[in-house]
Amino acid sequence: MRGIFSALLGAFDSKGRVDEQGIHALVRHNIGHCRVDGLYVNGSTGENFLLTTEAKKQIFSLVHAAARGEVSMIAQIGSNVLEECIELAEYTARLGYDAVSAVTPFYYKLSAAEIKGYYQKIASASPLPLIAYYIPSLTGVELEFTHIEEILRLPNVIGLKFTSSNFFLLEQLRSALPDKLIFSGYDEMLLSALALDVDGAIGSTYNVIGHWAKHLMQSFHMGDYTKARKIQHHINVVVSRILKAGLYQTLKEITVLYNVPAGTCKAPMGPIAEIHREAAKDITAYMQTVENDLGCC
Ligand code: MN9
Repeated sequence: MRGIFSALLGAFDSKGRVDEQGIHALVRHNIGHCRVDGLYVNGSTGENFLLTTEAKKQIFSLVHAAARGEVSMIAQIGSNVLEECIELAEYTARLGYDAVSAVTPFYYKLSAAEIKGYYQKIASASPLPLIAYYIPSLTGVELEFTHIEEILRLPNVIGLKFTSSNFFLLEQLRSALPDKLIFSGYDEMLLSALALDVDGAIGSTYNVIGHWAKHLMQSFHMGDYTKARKIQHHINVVVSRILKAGLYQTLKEITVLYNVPAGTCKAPMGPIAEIHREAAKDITAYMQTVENDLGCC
C-alpha cells in the first residue's frame, strides 16, 4: 500500500450508463502502460459523487475483476449517507479490496466531533482498514491538525489521502503520525510532498502519466533531485494544460489517443467537446517529446 495510485477515471456512455469496456480498458492501461502500484476507485476523478449506489457497486466489481489482483486496490466508499458507506465497505471487502477510503462528509456544516463520529462509525463497521480522504477544495470541509490527528488515531484507521496545499499541516501530521500511511493528493505537488516523507500519491493525471510519477519517486529516493525536479516540471506542464481545458474530459480524451475508449463524463458534468480533443492532441504530443527526452518511460 505504497507508491503511485491512479485515482481511476470513470467511463460512461452518453446516457450516463457505466461503460463496461471502457472501465476494463482504463484499468489495463493504468496497470500496463502507466505501471501504477495501485488503483483508487470511485474517488472524485471517478465521478463518484454523481453515481447511484448500484453504479458504484458495478464499477467496484468491474475494476476488481479487470485488475486481476495485480495491484493494490483502495475503494472510496465515503458518502453523506452512513448506511451506504457501510454497505459499500462490506461489498468491497467481499470483492477482495485491500482498503476503503472515505471522504469527509460535506454540505452540512458538521462539527469536528460529528466528523470524527462519522469516521468512527465507518471504521468500526468496516471489515477493511480505512483511509480518510481530506479534500477541502471540493468538500469545503477544513479540519485542524488536532482533529485530523484524532481521526487517524481511531482503531482501524490506517492513513490519509491528503489533497491540500497546506504543507504546514502535512508536516505536522507526518511528524505526529510516523506509522500512518499518508498519500499526497495534488499531482503538481508530488516532489514537495515527498520531501515531507509521504508514503505515496493518489492522483488523476496518473491515469496517463503514472509512469512519470513512479520515475520521479525513484529519482527522489535515489537522491537525484535534479532529475526529480525536471520530471515534476514536465508533470506540471501537463497538469496546467489539462486543468485549463477541463480536467476529467481532457484526461479521458488523452486515454482515447492511447486506444482506451474511456467514454464521456456523466451529466451534470459536461460531455467531451472540441476544446478537450484539441488539448488532448497537444498534450499527447508534448508527452511524447518528454518521454523521448527522459528516455525512461
Ligand atoms: O485525486 C485529484 N484531485 C481531483 C486527486 O481530482 C479533485 C488530483 O490528482 C488533481 O486532479 C490534480 C490536478 O490538480 O492534482
